[in-house]
Amino acid sequence: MKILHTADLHLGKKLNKASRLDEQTVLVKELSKLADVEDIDVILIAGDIFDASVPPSEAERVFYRGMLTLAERGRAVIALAGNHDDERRMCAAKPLADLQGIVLAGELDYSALGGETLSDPAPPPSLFALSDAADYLQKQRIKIFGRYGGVTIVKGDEKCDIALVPYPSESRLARWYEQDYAAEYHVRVKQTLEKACEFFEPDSYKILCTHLFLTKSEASDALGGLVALPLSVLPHSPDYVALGHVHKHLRICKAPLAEYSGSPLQYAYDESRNKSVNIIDTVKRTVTQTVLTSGKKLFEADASSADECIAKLDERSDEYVRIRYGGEPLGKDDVLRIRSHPAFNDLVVTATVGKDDAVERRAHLSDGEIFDMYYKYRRNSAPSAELKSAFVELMGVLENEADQT
Ligand SMILES: [Mn+2]
Repeated sequence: MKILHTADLHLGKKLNKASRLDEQTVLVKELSKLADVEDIDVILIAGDIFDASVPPSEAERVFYRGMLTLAERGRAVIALAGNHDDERRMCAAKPLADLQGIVLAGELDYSALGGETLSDPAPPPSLFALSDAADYLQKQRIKIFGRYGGVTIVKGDEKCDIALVPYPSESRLARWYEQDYAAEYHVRVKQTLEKACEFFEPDSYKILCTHLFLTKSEASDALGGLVALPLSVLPHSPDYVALGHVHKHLRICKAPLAEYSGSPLQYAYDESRNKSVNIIDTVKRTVTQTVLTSGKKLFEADASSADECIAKLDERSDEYVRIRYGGEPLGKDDVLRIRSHPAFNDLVVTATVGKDDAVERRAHLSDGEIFDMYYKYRRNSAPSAELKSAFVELMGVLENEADQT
């Protein structure tokens, strides 16, 4: 059996103001084509399907269309809820998804899945078109059985057990089963992962798929709002741990073999430009990377004049460019010219020549007035009285502290 592992699609995510939905649509086609070429049986998406807990409807359309595209030729598709996903919303279409061999994974108990629908599918009511019939027949190539903790996928005499643990937030843990709150969070996560893997059978290839921020170092900061968890939370039984959350490809642990596939598109300027998916061959017991080519790349360029900005944008006309500007203040026309360039995505002023003058001009203004100006510049509206007073208060605290040191 061959399994394609990806994660962190972040459907609906914008880069500054730019929508990435077109690129995400192309990406899904690339994945589907790759699955054809590589003869993939299961596509496993390890969380952060959407970027927001309430995604825009356009992103949901890309998701539903995309899941169907990935499920072509009877492939099983598993979409796991990450920390960005609202699992109940993501799984709302579960009754329809089940019929297509698409597992929407937002809980711990999948035992209601399968049975009459997937392991022994009834012909779809719309079995009039030839393509429906072909799809129906091909679907039987793979059987999916829901279990407590995940799913078992059967293809001929090959068997693969996949434990599915959505990002285990405190609230999800509490919903899944009774927690012993005397135990620390990471201990409860470890127990949950172990519990999910309990259905593993000795003759199966065993995969644990989850969405976590794992780290090798003792004192690591949180990433993307997730606390760092030690590698010791991983159970030893899986042959492979398919992870989501970290956007670059990373082999985080050798025993058990645990890897982040990385996101399939570049979503941040400080993120790797090289994107790939992992392909697991359960018979050869190998895990390999295949490079992806969809989507635009992100690039940061330094410039110190309007003409240099345009020149840098011209060099990367098919990418997203963020300009780090350090020069004379730009005129209105220059700003317009730069902003309307197709490659333009963002402008950050790092240091402006003549900045000291500006500081001097602002010297007579109060903190509140400066905040008003800043807010107007960023949001084009006035801040709420509450926000403004919180800012002024904070500045007061900071100035006090500065006075004391
Ligand atoms: Mn995440």
